[in-house]
Amino acid sequence: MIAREWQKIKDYDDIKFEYFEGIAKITINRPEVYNAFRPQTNFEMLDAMSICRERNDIGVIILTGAGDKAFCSGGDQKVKGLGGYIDENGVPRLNVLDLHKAIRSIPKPVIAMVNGYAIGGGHVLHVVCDLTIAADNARFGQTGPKVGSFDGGFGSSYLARCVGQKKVREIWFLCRQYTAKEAEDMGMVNKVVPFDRLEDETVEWCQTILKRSPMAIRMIKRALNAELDGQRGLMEFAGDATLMYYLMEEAQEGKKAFLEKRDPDFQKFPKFP
Ligand code: S0N
Repeated sequence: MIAREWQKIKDYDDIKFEYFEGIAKITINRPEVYNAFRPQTNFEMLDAMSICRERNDIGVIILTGAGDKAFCSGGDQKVKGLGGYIDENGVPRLNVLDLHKAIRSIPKPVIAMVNGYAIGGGHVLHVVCDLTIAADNARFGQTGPKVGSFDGGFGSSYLARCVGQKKVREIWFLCRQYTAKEAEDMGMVNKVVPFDRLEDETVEWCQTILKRSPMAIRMIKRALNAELDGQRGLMEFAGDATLMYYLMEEAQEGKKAFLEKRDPDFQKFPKFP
């Protein structure tokens, strides 16, 4: 693996958050529980995602887990209580769902770099990401009906779009584990590489994406989401159409005319066929 000088962006307890040449890397750093998440982990990832969204020098985000055993093993069963995962104030939370929304919503590609187990809520996490690159030691699967949980959100509907209705029912009903190759064949993993190539391959994908038009990438992510995300997806797609309109002289004319207390002259703008 190429040695890269990842620079720390911000200190957290449960995650590492680093930067390298246009790429942000968020690493769930709880290897003692196979990178299971607790409410604090999700709050920290949400904060990091919000920084990724704001920073103009970040074009693509990698999500991964510390060590070679697990990407993420889902909700931390040790803090699971009535109504969700119990935070430090005793409040039950299901805040990984906010993270799912943030991954869908951020107008930049998010790549799951899967090292080891992507299980339960950890499996949903990679599914929600835009792309998945997996090491050959990766194992994929849902456990919900075995451990008393389920995700009827993106972990079901979007997974079904990736692997088909029959396969998604098998994955959820039987709670089996699948190899990286099986996951690739099913269409829920983009590429499988040897473990020691995982970061190099992922960074190469990021570098290729960074050469592409950020607005085109943004619009295509929005369009692909909109098809599944209903009114919320359309709202985000439409929001970016508005952003593009605001960048046009035609939109500027309306604002200028208002400020100059005159009628706008829209006739000079082309009416495309
Ligand atoms: C990953 C597995 C298969 C690995 O097995 P292996 O190799 O035998 O290792 P273990 O000895 O089992 O594990 C090593 C150490 O890690 C701890 N650990 C592993 N997973 C967890 C976990 N999820 N929580 C807490 N600890 C974990 C082990 O305990 C062990 O430590 P020690 O030695 O100290 O005991 C295997 O570990 C496994 O099957 N893990 C559990 C996977 C699982 O069932 N995860 C939870 C599934 N459910 C969810 O994720 C909830 C979904 C969800 O989040 C959600 C869905 C919809 C809406 C909202 C939500 C929400 O909750 O927010």
